[in-house]
Amino acid sequence: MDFKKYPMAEPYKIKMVEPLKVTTREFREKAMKEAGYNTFLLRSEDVYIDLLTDSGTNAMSEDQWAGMMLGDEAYAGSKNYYHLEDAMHECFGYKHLIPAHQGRGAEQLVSRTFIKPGQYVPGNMYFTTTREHQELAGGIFVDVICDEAHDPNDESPFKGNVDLNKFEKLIKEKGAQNIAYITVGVTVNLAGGQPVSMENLRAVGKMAHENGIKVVLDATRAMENAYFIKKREPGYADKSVKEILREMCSYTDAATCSGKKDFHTNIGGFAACNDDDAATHMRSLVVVYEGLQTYGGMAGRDMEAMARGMLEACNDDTMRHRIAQSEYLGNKLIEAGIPVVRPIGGHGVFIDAKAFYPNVPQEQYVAQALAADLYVQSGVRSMERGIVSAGRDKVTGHEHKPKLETIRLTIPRRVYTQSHFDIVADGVIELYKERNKARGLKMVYEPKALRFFQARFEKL
Ligand code: PLI
Repeated sequence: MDFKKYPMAEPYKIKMVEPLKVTTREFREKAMKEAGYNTFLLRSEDVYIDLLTDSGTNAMSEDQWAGMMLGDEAYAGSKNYYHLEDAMHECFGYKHLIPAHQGRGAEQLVSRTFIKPGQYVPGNMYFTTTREHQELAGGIFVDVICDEAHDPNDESPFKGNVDLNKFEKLIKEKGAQNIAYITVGVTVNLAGGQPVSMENLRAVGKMAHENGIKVVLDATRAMENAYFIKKREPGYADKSVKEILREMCSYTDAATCSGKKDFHTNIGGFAACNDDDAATHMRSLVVVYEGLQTYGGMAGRDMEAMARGMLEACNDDTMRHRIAQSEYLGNKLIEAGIPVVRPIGGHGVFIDAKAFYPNVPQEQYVAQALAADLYVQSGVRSMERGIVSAGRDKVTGHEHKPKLETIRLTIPRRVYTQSHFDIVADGVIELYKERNKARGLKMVYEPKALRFFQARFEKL
């Protein structure tokens, strides 16, 4: 079989299905209004195609489900923890594993271990929960991603790269001792699922280590990043995803990871590191905030599913299919002239809301309005990734105004088929035809932390 001809061919067949509800436009108008024009507040059973997130929404394999039956639910020393530790060693290669209930649990452990109040924490674009935990630990986030990442039309293959000049300037200006660590997200979620090159990771590691600064990998979608390196970076075409991933991790000192993405599991996460003292410190925190150091908030069965899912994700075919689905949807939209972030990223397609609705200003939450309209139009749920997600500056209270104002059509792994993507594309294209009718929103309820999850809006 030549998969070059059929990149999206499924490397699996379907054994169990979940029915979907088709609703009317009137029904969806009412549901969206009741949900305060926030797609997070919709009931999932009222959604036809759910592209809110790829987090915990993936289809597990028969091997993972079989593993769920082998959960060792002992409070301490569960055998599933040791399986997870073995899988982490095999795929990522860090010395110590600290399990957590999900990615943000791990972020808390790492932030509280490595950040002293007042220290700077550079990163290749922010992620919502990551920055929140860094700030809660007293850190000051500084964006050091390359400029290309902020331009939706720039076609560079590695738009997740750290700008080494920005990183160097920060070190010179603030002093290395005032930098807690640098976070490198692979892929970069809010830039559109854009990857980081091996060359860049190597150079970041060198610059950081020469200055005594640690590198923390956000490994949440690291297998996807490894696949992009295989496809796009000279010298890696013949290496496996697993080999590439191990090399990526070798330039870093620690990692946080949400197990709910690449590993196809519904819950779970971990922190990992090579330093013995840091591991001891994280283990002293995990027992307070997550659970014992051999379960970290996960059931034994969830650890087993995650261990098995991790090994499955380190598979070139799994990743070929995964990335091909995002590209299929993205290319359909590009062909129809829809403004999307390019190149198409790993975990979904990001629509440039400012270009889609040029009449609605960013201050009227244009991407939030677009996500709400898309649901009403076609029953497809997407997520705002713009000014609402960016929140407010903790010191000035002003809203962050990100250059990228997008909605994300996120693709759960192994869940939807080609015809679902055709429907999504048609829905977006139909809505684009009506773009002159678009209206903005005003926020009527704003939570203090991570406001995008629970904020409520009204139509202007
Ligand atoms: O949702 P968590 O707590 O398991 O993971 C937090 C998290 C950390 N890093 C990155 C890059 C993420 O994408 C991430 C979670 N992402 C979500 C929920 C998403 O919808 O993208």
